[in-house]
Amino acid sequence: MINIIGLGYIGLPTALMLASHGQKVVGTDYNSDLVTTLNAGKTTFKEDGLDELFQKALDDGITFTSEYQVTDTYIVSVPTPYDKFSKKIDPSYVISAVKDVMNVCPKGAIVVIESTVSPGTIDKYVRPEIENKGWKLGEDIHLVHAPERIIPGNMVYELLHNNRTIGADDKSVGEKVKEIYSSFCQGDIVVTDIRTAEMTKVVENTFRAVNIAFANELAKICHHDNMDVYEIIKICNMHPRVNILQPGPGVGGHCISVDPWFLVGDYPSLTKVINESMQVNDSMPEYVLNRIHEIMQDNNMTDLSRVGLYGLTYKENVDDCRESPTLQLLENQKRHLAQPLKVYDPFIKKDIVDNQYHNLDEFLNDIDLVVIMVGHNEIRENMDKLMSKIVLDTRKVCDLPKKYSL
Ligand code: SAJ
Repeated sequence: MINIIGLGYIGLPTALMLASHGQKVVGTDYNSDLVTTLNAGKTTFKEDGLDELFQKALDDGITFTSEYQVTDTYIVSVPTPYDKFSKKIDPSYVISAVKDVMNVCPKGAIVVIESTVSPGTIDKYVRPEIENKGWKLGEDIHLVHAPERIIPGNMVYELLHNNRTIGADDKSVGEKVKEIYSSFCQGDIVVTDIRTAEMTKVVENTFRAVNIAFANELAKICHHDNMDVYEIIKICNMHPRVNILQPGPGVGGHCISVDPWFLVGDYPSLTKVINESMQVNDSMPEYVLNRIHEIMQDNNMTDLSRVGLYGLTYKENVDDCRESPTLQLLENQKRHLAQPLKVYDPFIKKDIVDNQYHNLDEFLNDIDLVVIMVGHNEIRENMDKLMSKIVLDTRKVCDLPKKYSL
C-alpha cells in the first residue's frame, strides 16, 4: 500500500492516478476539513479531468484520512514555502512529514519526497533528522526524491505523459520506485541520485523564469520604441534554434516565481542572470500600473474607479491565485495609497480583494478601461463585450481597435 502524505495540488492527483492504476492508496492530510471534503466525494480544486479521475480512484478503493498509515511506501507531497527576505526554502513541512512517517513506518520503508526542494535540502535537513533518531539510511529507511513536473491547467494529461526523474541513494530502490510510477506514467523515467534530482527540478523552472524575463524585457524595449513585441517574437521563433516565451503582467504561481530564488538564496554571488531575471519578472505588475496611468492620460481619463482588472488567478483557466500578478499589482497600488481598482475573475467565487465583482457584465458596465491580466477562455469567448471599451491586453488575447499592449 502507498500512503500519500499531503493532498494538495500535486499530492491529490498523484494519489488518484496511482489508485486508478492498480495501486492500493491511502491519502493522508493533516487538514481534517480537506479530508472531510474528499470523503464527501468532492475534489478541492478545478482541473481538467480531475473529477473523472477522482471518481475512478474512489471506485478503485482510494481512502482519505488524517492518520499516517503503517506501510512500506510513502510519497510526501507537502508545501515548501520560501522566505521572501532570505530567499531560502522553509523545509519544515517536509521535515515534519518525514518525522511523522518515522513514528509509524516499519524498518526498511521507502520515503519518496515529491515536494520541490532546493538543491541540498535532503542532505542538509532530512538526512540529519533521520540519523539523529539513530536510524540507518539505506537500511532502516530508504530516501528517494521524485520531483513532480506537471503543469497546472493540464495536470492529468501531464501526469500520464511527462518524463520523470527519480533520485535515490540506492539504484535498486530507485528502480522499485520507478516501477510504482510506471503503473501510470507513459513517459521515460530516469533514475539518478538525489542531489541531481533536486537540482534538475529547480533548474527546469529557472530556465522558464529566465526565458519569460527575457520576453518581458523585450516587451519593455519594444514599447519604448513603439515596436510590436509579439510580431518580433513570432518571427524570431521561426528560427530553428530560437524559442522565446511570451511577455506578461508578471510571473505567479508557486513554482516559476519561487524555485529560482532557491538558487539565488543559496548561491548569491553565482546567480547574476537568475537574480536579474527574477527582478525583471517581479517588476512587471508595477510596469502594468504605469501603463494604466499612461493609457488613462492618453484617453483623458482621471477616474481610477473606471478601471478594472480582468483576472485574479496566476494564469489562465486555473483557480489558483498564489503569487498572482494581479494580487501583486493591487499590493503595489495599495502602497501608493491609490483607490483600489475594480477586479473580476470567473474562477474566484469568494471575495478575496476589495471591489471584486462576480459577474462579467456588471463588471464591464462599471468600467471604461479593462486590463486583461489573465487570458481565461471566458474573455476570449466574449470579445464582443469589449468593443466599446479601452483595453490594455497584457496577454495578447484580443485584436480590438482601442487596444493597448504591454
Ligand atoms: N508565463 C508568462 N509567459 C509565458 C509562460 C508563462 O508570463 O510564456 C507566466 C504565467 O502566466 C504564470 C507563470 O508564468 O504567471 C508560471 O506559469 P507556467 O504556466 O509557466 O508554469 P507553472 O508555474 O504553472 O508550472 C511550472 C511548470 N514548469 C515548467 O514548465 C518548467 C510545471 O511543469 C512544473 O511542474 C510546475 O512549474 C511546478 O510545480 O514546479
